Amino acid sequence: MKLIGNYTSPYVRKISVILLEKGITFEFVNDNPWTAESATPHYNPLGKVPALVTGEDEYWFDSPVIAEYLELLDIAPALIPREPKAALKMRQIEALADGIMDAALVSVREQQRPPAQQSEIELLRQREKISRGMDMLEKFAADKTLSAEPLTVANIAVACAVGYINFRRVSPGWCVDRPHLVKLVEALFQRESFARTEPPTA
Ligand SMILES: N[C@@H](CCC(=O)N[C@@H](CS)C(=O)NCC(=O)O)C(=O)O
Repeated sequence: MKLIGNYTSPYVRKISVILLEKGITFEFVNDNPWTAESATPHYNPLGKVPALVTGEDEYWFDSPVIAEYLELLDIAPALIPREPKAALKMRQIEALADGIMDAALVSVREQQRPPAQQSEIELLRQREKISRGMDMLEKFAADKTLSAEPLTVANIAVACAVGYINFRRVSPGWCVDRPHLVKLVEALFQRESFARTEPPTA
């Protein structure tokens, strides 16, 4: 099994954590999807990482689909509850965390443009999405809809989203009024799978 990805991508980190937690051996193929010579479009016509290669002509994308594929292998620990509505709730929280990653990524890309071409309105819209998304995560962490144990696709995605926000310093004050979310991600960051997938500092 090959994981096509990039160490700075939170979506790739999500899949790497799942593979490590399940003890699935995989080859990591480092590829930068933003370059003209990227190999990613060969595996995903959208040119986005992660992509998972599982056979001669079998490629999987995007990260929620890959997570679901890995679940189908039936390797412990199960990261999606068996009960359908509980499973749907976890997928919804995963989608929320993925959406926070999307907004953070758009902000980072916007800020990489020459200052005169950057849109303050766009940056504000993305910041509001992140802020509202994190408020909802804080609520879920406070009422225990979301907890650090057991491990699920939801809490893994949430910790990857927060890890990316910290790494890119997108929303530096996010932790001030969100104590339950802070506690949740701190517990997850203690895991070996998260320590081994930290984004590079340089
Ligand atoms: N919804 C996708 C998002 C993946 C994504 O946006 N990946 C970024 C890297 S962080 C990417 O490859 N972007 C390249 C591009 O948009 O051309 C998923 O969950 O896998």
